[in-house]
Amino acid sequence: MVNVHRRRSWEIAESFATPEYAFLNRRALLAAMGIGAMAAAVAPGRARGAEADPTADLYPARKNDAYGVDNGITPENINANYNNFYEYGTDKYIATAAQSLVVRPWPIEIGGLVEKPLTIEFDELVRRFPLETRLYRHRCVEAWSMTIPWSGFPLASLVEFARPLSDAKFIRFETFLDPSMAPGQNSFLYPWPYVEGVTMAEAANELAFLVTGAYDKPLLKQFGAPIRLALPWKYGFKSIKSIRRIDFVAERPVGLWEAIQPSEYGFWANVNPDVPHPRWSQARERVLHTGETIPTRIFNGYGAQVAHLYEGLDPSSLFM
Ligand SMILES: Nc1nc2c(c(=O)[nH]1)N[C@H]1C(S)=C(S)[C@@H](COP(=O)(O)O)O[C@H]1N2
Ligand SMILES: [Mo]
Repeated sequence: MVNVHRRRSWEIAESFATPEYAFLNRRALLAAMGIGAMAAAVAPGRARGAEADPTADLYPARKNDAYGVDNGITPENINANYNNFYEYGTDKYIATAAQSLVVRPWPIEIGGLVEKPLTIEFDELVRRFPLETRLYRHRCVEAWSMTIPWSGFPLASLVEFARPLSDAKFIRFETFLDPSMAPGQNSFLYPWPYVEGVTMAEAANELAFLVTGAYDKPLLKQFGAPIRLALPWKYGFKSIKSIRRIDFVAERPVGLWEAIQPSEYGFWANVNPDVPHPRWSQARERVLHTGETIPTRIFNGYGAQVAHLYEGLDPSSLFM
C-alpha cells in the first residue's frame, strides 16, 4: 500500500518538469553533447509505420505529476539514439537496426500460476487500462543515466487483470524470440529470449510500470515496442523490452544477464552507489543529456517508495 506521508524524494520544482523534449532543437543539442556525428541517425517519431499506429490516439496520456525528475528530461533525440537492446546489437547505436522489429500482430501470453491462462493482442490489452505519463529516471548498470517521459499503466493493474493464484511468488517476463527480425538473436553467446523477473511485492509497488509509450506517442521500436517494463529503482537491465510472455511462477526467474554472469548481475539489481560492480564503481553516473557525472543515489533516489520491500533481506545480494 502506498504511504502518502512518505516523502517523495524525487519531487521537485515544477519548472524542471516541463516537456522540454518537445522544443529542443535536435542538431543544436547533439552538437552540444558532442555526439552529433555518431548519432545523426534516426529521426524519432518518423519511423516507418509510425503514422499508422492504431494506438496513436491514446497519446498524450494524462500526466501524473506525482512522478517527477530533478535534472531535466533527456531530449527524445538523444534517448532514441542511445539504447541497449542486444537483440539488435551490442553497442548503443541500434536505433536503425531496431526498425526491423515487427510489432503487429503482438499476442501476449499470460500464464503460469493464474486462474485462467490467456493470450491477448497488445492493441486490445493497452485499451484495458487508463494510460498515464510519468517522468522517471533510468540508471543503467554501466553507469549512465537518463530521464524519460514514459506512458503506460501500473504493473499492479496487469497483475489484477491476470488473476494470479496465491502460490505465485514471482513474475517472469519474456521477450520475443525471432532471429529473422532480430539479428542479435543469432548469437549463441546469449541465452535468448531475454528474460527478467520481479517478486509479487515488487510488482505491486506503485513505481513498477508497464510502458507503452514515450515522448507522448507509442513506443519507438528501439525503446522496446510495443510494451516494456520500467523499474526505476533497479538497474536498467531489469526493465525488459518488447514483452511477449508474462508468467506467474513459484520459483525465482533467472534473467538473461544473471544466466550469463551471475557474479556480476543478480536478481535484485537495486541501485546502490556503495556497492560497486565487480569491474567498476557505481558511485557516480554520467547523465546522457548534460554530459555531467553526478552522484548516484540509493535505490536511484526512490528509497522512500521501495526500501521497505527489502527490510530483513540479506543486503549482500540486494544491490547486484
Ligand atoms: N529485450 C531486451 N530488453 C532490455 C535490454 C535488452 O538488451 N533486450 N537491455 C536492458 C538494458 S541493459 C537497459 S539499460 C535498458 C535500456 O533501455 P533504453 O534503450 O530504452 O534506454 O533496456 C533493458 N531491457
Ligand atoms: Mo543497461
